[in-house]
Amino acid sequence: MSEDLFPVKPHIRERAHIKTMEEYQRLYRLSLDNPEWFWGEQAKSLTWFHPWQSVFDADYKEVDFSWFSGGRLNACFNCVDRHLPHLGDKTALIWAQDEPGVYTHITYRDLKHHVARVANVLLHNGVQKGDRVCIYMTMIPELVYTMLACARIGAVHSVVFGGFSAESLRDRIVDAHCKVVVTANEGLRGGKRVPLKRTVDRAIEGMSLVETVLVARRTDGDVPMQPGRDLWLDEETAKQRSTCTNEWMGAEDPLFILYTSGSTGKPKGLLHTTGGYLTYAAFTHKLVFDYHPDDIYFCAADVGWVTGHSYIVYGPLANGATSVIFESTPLYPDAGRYWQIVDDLGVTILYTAPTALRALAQAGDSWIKKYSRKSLRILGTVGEPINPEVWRWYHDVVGEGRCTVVDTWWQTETGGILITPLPGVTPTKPGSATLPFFGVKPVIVDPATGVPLEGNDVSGALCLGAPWPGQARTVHGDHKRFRDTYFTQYPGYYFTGDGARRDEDGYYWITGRIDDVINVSGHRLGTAEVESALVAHEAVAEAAVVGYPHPIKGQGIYCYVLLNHGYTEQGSQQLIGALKEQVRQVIGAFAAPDVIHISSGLPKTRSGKIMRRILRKIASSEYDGMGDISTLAEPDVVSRLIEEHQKSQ
Ligand code: 6R9
Repeated sequence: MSEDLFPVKPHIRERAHIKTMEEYQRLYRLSLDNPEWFWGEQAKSLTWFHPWQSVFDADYKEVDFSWFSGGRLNACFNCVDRHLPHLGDKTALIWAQDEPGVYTHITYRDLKHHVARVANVLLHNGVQKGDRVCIYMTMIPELVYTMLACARIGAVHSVVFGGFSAESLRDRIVDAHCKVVVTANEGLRGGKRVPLKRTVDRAIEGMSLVETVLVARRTDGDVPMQPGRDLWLDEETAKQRSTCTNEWMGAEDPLFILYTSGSTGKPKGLLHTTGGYLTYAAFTHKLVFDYHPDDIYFCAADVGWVTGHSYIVYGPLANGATSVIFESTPLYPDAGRYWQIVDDLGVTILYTAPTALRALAQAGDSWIKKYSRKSLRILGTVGEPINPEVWRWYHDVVGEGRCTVVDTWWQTETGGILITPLPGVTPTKPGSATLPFFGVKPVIVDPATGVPLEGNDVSGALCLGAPWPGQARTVHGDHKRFRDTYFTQYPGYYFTGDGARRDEDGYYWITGRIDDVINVSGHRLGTAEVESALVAHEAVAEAAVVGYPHPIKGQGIYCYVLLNHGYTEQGSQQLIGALKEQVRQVIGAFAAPDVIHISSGLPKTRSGKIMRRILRKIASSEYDGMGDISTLAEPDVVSRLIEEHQKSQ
């Protein structure tokens, strides 16, 4: 349908870095035919202390990729110091505080001083090159200072989203073997206090591994400080000088670890390295958002997720941009919050998630109309498939038809955006992430046969057929898991875990996860993680968790629970409340189940495998087309589950 194709807007094309489809196609071909030349050119936009010897090297058998090896650089130097001669007085960060209308501007020069002081504090506390530092904070400037301080001295940061529970935090601290944790006394989010330090205390109770806890002061809230272990960050930075030498890191030295969920219960710490990651983050940030030096760039994600790493911190700062860090939520104090920030700061590029857009669309257009939004030019989205009607709303209402919507598909593992429109190049279709970025080779594989599907109008498992500099190198401490998870299912390809369709024009439509991962408000959650949290409750014998369509969250969390003998309170509200609380406690509030279905059985094959396909259908109120259920050990269970589900609706 022609009305479904939104042509490139002439005023956007005019100032774009790349202006025509022909130019995109020419460069795209070059990027695949001669990746070494292509990425070598892009890496030159960074400042290197020592040039690389080879652009790319791979041991495909071992799944070991390196980019720019032999080269030396420092990510912090590239994001901060190198801008000082010409951009010292430019604002690097604008901290939009929880309270509306309160902003702090931090110039590149100030950023350098803050970062150097924190780096000196880390050094003073024994942090050495290669050591891991856990950062557990909400969105305050100290979070960015600490990440960059780690990068400066060659320490590896592991940022844990401030919404994770003590137990989740503990697992991540132990897995990455962090000797230092950096946190704040309390966070502030949506007018509420987040007990960060208390959670850290619980996470590391009785643990000798963590030697130092540095505590930023965000509120006036008092917290217990353990002598010999806990230090106030402001008191420590006050003792330090504002200069600190950069470590010359190897291009393949680790930059950070970031945990994400997979199909098994244990989160994986994806490891990203320095040269390739930074090249990719900076280059994608510049082209996908068509970034120019006078832009005010606002990515509303949390730095606890990969989007914040690549597109609040590393990409924008490597490009010398002004990047907004947003402490609050899109609905605090009301649904006008984003647009107030846009008008107050003159935001030109906004990057957010479909879940936020759905909540804002539901609140009504009057919140938007209250603000002019005239500065906006590019509207980005990421995290989950965007419903075409929400895409249209973003384009028509928020952007008044003037702005380009870029639906960007990527993952924690990919380091940066892989499938996306380019503002000056790509006609867009609502709901489609459109075309691959440079160097990216999407392959759609038939999930049954593992055979790549050629041509257009095909759908299947989304794989990637060529390496790119931003990709994660390993799972921290478990390279076998990295290989097994991503490179064995479809030999020769990286398997994304997503399903996708390539339409008649060669455009990609991501259909969502096809593994046991659900996407709740743009947060990845392994169903196995929720299951183990539930089973840890004394009342629960067995649990099976699936996603179902949810109007705001994208997917809701639906838990089928079998109770132990003696817990016969089927449907007891108290027990259901307790089970929801259990998951909050074990994983974090964002993982709280939407539905607990106390059930009398689960559909299992004779070999005991739960048929989740059936559970997904029932949770979504789709009772037809269950497929062949004759292989079930107990075929009756299906009709019982349907009955229970219908009763509860
Ligand atoms: C960046 C990020 C990755 C998963 C990914 C996919 C989903 C992300 C999307 C999208 C459709 C988009 N996803 N962007 N699905 N369209 N534009 O979100 O990383 O937290 O690792 O999640 O999110 O399912 O596999 P991460």
